[in-house]
Amino acid sequence: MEFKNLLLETNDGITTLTINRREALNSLNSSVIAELECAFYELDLDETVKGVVLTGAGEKAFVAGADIKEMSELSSFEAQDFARRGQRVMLLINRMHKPVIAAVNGYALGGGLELALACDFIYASEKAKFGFPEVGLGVIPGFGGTQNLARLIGPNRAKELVFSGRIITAAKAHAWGIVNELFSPEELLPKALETAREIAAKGPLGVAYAKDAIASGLNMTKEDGFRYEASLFGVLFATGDQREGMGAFLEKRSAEFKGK
Ligand code: DAK
Repeated sequence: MEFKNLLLETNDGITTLTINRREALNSLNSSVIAELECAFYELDLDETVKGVVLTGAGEKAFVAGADIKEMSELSSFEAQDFARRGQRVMLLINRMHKPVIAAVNGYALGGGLELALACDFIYASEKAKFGFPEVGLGVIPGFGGTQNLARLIGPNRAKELVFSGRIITAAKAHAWGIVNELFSPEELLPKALETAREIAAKGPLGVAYAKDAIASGLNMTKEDGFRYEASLFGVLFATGDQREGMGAFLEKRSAEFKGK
């Protein structure tokens, strides 16, 4: 599919997906959301793609939230459709078997922060800024933000950020555990791609099942999570990747995984 608001570039099995709507700080209108849904659907199916780095065009913003101009004019029916589509994008990222790293290069506000939180983890530029301004607009985060943030950093810090609508620095987001690592603006994308390539060299089924075990386990009791982990562990022993990985170790060579 041809995209109007997204740039996709794939090298060595890693796709850099750039939201490219600079004139509105890459904010999410219904057309960006629809394109993201198509893009993630296709990336999940594409066997040549081993991982995705999601970022924003330009130096100012990752994504400055939902498009307030468009949102302010939505009818109730359109708002419901917008919400459903946005939530589908977040779920696609959560459920896809490939790792998705958010490279936050500037403002990640509202729906933009929710998009970053839906990714597997966040790397950020030292100049990035994070926040949930929704309560100042008379609403609340609606793409899973309250849930993902509270699970990530705990309810008290999540409440402070969401209730105040305050915009925090990258350093604070890092200290609070929203961001895994900070880089200079120039280093951000190369470092995210380096990590994506490092992960892509591992067994893809192992990575996929680990992603599933961690995400699913968060919604289970610890005992059920242990049981689920054990069943996924067992399933991997029916795969070529497990034989290849362990065989390569014993033969003192690099593994060549096929994801089968
Ligand atoms: N929407 C539309 N346009 C935006 C925008 C946004 N979110 N953010 C920036 N822009 C536009 C500005 O209007 C401006 O356009 P022109 O005036 O030049 O035409 C251009 O981008 C440059 O922005 P500024 O001139 O404002 O740049 P500054 O450096 O002065 O300020 C800023 C940067 C990021 C602090 C500021 O632009 C700002 O406060 N932006 C809005 C941040 C924000 O409140 N974001 C929305 C959060 S609410 C839902 C689920 C989720 C959501 C909604 C519903 N459902 C389940 C239904 C999500 C809601 C949100 O994300």
